[in-house]
Amino acid sequence: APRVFSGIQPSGGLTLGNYLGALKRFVEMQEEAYETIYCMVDLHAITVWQDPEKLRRATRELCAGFIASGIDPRKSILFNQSQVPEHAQLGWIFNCVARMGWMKRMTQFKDKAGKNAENASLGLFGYPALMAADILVYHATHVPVGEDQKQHLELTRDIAAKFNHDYGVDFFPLTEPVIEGAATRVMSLRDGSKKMSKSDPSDMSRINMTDDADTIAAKIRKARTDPEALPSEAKGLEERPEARNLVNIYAALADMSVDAVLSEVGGKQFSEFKPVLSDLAVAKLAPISTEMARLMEEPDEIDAILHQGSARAREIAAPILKKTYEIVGMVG
Ligand code: AQP
Repeated sequence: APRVFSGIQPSGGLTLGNYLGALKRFVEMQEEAYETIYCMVDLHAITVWQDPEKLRRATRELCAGFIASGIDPRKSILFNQSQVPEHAQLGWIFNCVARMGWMKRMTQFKDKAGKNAENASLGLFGYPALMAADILVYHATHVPVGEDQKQHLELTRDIAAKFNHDYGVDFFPLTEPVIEGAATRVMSLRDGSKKMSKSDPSDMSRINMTDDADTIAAKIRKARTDPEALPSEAKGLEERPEARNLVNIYAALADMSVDAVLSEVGGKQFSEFKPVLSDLAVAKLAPISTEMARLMEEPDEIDAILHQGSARAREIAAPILKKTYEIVGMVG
C-alpha cells in the first residue's frame, strides 16, 4: 500500500491552519487505502528554543489533538520523533547529501531566521534535511501538508535523487506532496498577507483548536475584512485576501467547494456571513476541543500511545536505516 508520513511541531498549540491544512487530510488519508504514519516532530520544535515543561505539555496536547480530530492509534502509527532515533541518524546522512546552496534558498528559513540569520541555530538551517529523513526513513510515498511546506518537499525529492545518484542505487522514492482542499494556506485573521501561525504574537490572528465558542466567535467577528459584499463566484475573491481567507475556511470546514459556498452566500455582507461562519467553526471545532481536554486528563494514556507508536515506527525505520548504512559503506 502507498505509505503516508506527515508531522506537526509541538511548538505551541494547534491552530485552525494546522487542522485544515494538514490534520483534517491526515484523517481522510487514514480512512483511504494508505498506511499512515503521523509524528509529533519534537526534534524540529527545538530548532528554536522551547521551554522544556511547555514542550512536554505541547507534545501531549498535540497527540490529544490528533486523536480528538479522528486519528485512531490502531489504524495509524502515532508517535514522537525523538523516540525513533533513526530520524536523527538518517538526518545526519542527509546533512552530508544536501548542499548549503539548497538550504540557503529555503524561504521558511529566511522567514523564521529573520534579519539576524547569523544568530539562528544550525538546526533551523538544516531543518529540511531532517524533514527529508522523517519522510524517507519510512520510504513514504505521499506527504499531506499545507502549501507552506511545498518547497521543503521539493528539497526532499532533491535529496532522495542525489543520494540515489551518488551511490548508484534506486533506494529512496521520490515522494509526492499532497496539497489539497480549499484551505491549504489559511491566513492570519488580522493580516491577509501572513499565514495563520502558532507562533504569531497576536492571539487574535489565529483560531486555536482549544479556543472556546465565545473566543472563536469574537475572533471571527473581529477578523479583518473589506467593506464589499461577498461575490457570487471565486473569481471575485482575487485581490481580496481577507475575504478569500474567510470563504476558504468556510468551504474547508463545510467540505464544499468555494464556488458552492459563494452560490449560497454571494451578495451577503460580512456582518451576515461572519456569524454563519462562526457557528460552523464552533460546530466543527467544539467536539474536538472537548475531547482534547478529556484526553489531557489522562497523560499516562497519551504517553502509552506514543510509546507503542514509537515501537511500531522503529520496526519500519530500523531496517531502512540499516540498508542506508550499508549503501554508504559503514561497517557493522
Ligand atoms: N496557516 C496554515 N495553513 C495551512 N496549513 C498550515 N500548516 C501550518 N500553518 C498552516 C501546516 O500544518 C502542518 C504542521 O506545521 P508545523 O507545525 O510543522 O509548522 P509550521 O508550518 O511552521 O506551522 P506554524 O503553525 O506556523 O508553526 P510555527 O509558528 O511554530 O512556525 C504543515 O503541514 C503545515 O503546512
